Amino acid sequence: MPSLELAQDRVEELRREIRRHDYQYYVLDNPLVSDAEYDRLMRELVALETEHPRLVVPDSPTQRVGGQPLAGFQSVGHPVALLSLDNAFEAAELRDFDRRVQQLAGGAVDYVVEPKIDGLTVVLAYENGSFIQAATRGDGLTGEDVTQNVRTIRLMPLALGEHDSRLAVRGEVFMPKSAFARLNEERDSRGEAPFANPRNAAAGSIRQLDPRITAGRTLGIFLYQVLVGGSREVATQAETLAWLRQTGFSVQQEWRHCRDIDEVIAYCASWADRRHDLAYEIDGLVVKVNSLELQGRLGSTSKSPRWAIAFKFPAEQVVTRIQDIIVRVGRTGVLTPTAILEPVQVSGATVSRATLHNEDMIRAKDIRIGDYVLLQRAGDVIPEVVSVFEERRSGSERIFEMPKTCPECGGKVVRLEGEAANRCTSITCPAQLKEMFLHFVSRAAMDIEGMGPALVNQLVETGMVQDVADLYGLSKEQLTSLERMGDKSAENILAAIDKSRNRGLAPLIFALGIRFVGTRASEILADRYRGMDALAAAADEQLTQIPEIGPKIAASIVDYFRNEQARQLLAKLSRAGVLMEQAQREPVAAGESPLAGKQFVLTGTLSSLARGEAENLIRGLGGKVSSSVSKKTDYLVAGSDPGSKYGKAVGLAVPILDEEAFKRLVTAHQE
Ligand code: 1X8
Repeated sequence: MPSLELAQDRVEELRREIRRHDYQYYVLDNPLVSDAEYDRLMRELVALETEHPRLVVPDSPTQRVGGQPLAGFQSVGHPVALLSLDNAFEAAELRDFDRRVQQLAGGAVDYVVEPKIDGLTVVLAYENGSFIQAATRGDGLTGEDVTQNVRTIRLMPLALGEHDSRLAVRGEVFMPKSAFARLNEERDSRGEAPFANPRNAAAGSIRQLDPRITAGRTLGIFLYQVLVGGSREVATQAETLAWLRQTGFSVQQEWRHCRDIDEVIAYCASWADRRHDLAYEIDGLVVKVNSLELQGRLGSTSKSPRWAIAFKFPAEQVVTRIQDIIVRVGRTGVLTPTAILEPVQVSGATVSRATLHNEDMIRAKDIRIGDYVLLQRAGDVIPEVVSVFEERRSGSERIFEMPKTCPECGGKVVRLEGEAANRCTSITCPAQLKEMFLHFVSRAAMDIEGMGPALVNQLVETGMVQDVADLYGLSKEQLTSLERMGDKSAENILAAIDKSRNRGLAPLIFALGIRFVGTRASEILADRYRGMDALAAAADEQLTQIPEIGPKIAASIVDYFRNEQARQLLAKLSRAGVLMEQAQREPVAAGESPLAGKQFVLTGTLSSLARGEAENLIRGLGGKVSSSVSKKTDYLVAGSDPGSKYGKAVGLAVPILDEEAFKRLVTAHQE
């Protein structure tokens, strides 16, 4: 075993190497070593740090996901106010801006123009070259401490080449378009609502209390301004960008130094077609006075700097024609009219469909089959019909009628009072059945691996399954009789189906697809009722007593269990051996559970379980509960309104778990 000093030398060498490779790979996009070589360095570093925990420092490359879930975000005051920019939508407004600047400057002015990233603003603070804090913009004066999460972004330098005693820089965190598309596909397959656009996805990822979730998302960051510290030699924005890059920060490739406003306008215009070629969304360009000294003299109004302006792209709209309106049937039987369009390019994508939402919207906009329409990509993501060109009608357009029977199964379609949606009422509708299946097998539900849309289609169309309970009766012979299904795949699928029998009550409740009952409500209900029978018997008034269960959810649950078909399905699932109870918590032998021997302290109020229940859970898993925080405390579990124990835990760097994180810890260890 190497001595501590030897290990320390090697650890520092490894960190330098890894940081250099991170910079080459992430910032310069020019890797010097293979992934395997990089992994080898990282593994060696992890091994040494594990052997010598005293050598671990917060800015080590191994510490990107070192943090524990937080109970909430702390407020952070910014070193200088973060102002927002004035907008210009046309060239004339850019000329007005230039005129004002020249007047105050007393002469000609040059500019730097940079793409305006559609992400969220952050401020990064470094001390003696080490990353210490990241904060969101908030209201411009005070933001939230998101250090743990920003640390997980691979492009973030945790240690800098240059060692200013204090450095604060401003930049933008964003989600690349490809990562956004992937994330939404995953969310969709889990039955979770998709993010509306990459900006929301980035913001949602940064505002996670559990940094492990952020670490699982692909985020980028670009820096563009030094707020505190920096080099005395830097006199312009162009030099600032070069300095940031050389110091180790990720900086946009695309920007231009423009000698006058004409060049600025030409450069802005050149982006109208190119903006979609970038790997990330931009919503305009930022025009800045190049000289930092002049920036200082121009100063700001209370709202925005006088030395910069945002040139915003207009929302992209195109004209196309509606060839047809088809109706799609979702899992809950809702019929959604969808316009089939003559394919057009808009916002960098070919669009051939647009959702028309429901019957009322079609009536309100008087959209007819054959109409020429104005199409817009709102937030650059979801195509939307804005309006109809009535003057271009030839008379051959057809008015859309919502079908009275389901286009998939012929079942009766009804529109319930107070609802905009039309629904297919048949419970044997194959379209609904397929959607229901995909939901049932999705990761957050029964998590049956290998059950994709192609297999589900085959199972439904061959009639091998008529409801989800039939899955549990499938044989290997049945599966291998399907197209493209070998022995091995069939065995894997049967094993995955079998495993799902013990998935537990909460995922099963979610899997049933009861309207308005998502993963969170399912967990709450499982914890409260502990068995499907008890839940099925629950009355409306009782359900609404449960925190977070509102009248809408309660009514939907009661409705679901009143349905005879649902009751039969549950009986069938039960006969098939699907676990209908909350898994029993067996006391765990000491040493087996990762909670074994760990000391917990509880503070504040937990919303979903009583203090005593939480204590029993911990003890049941071999942990200990103590009443005061000390150096020996392994975890503080903090509910709402935590007391002085919270501050003490922060002072002693004791990991703090909020209620969610605590529940995750104990459920993970029960399996
Ligand atoms: C906002 C942004 C700026 C830049 C890029 N993206 C943004 N979202 C940039 O300067 N490159 S500046 C800015 C602001 O000052 N509000």
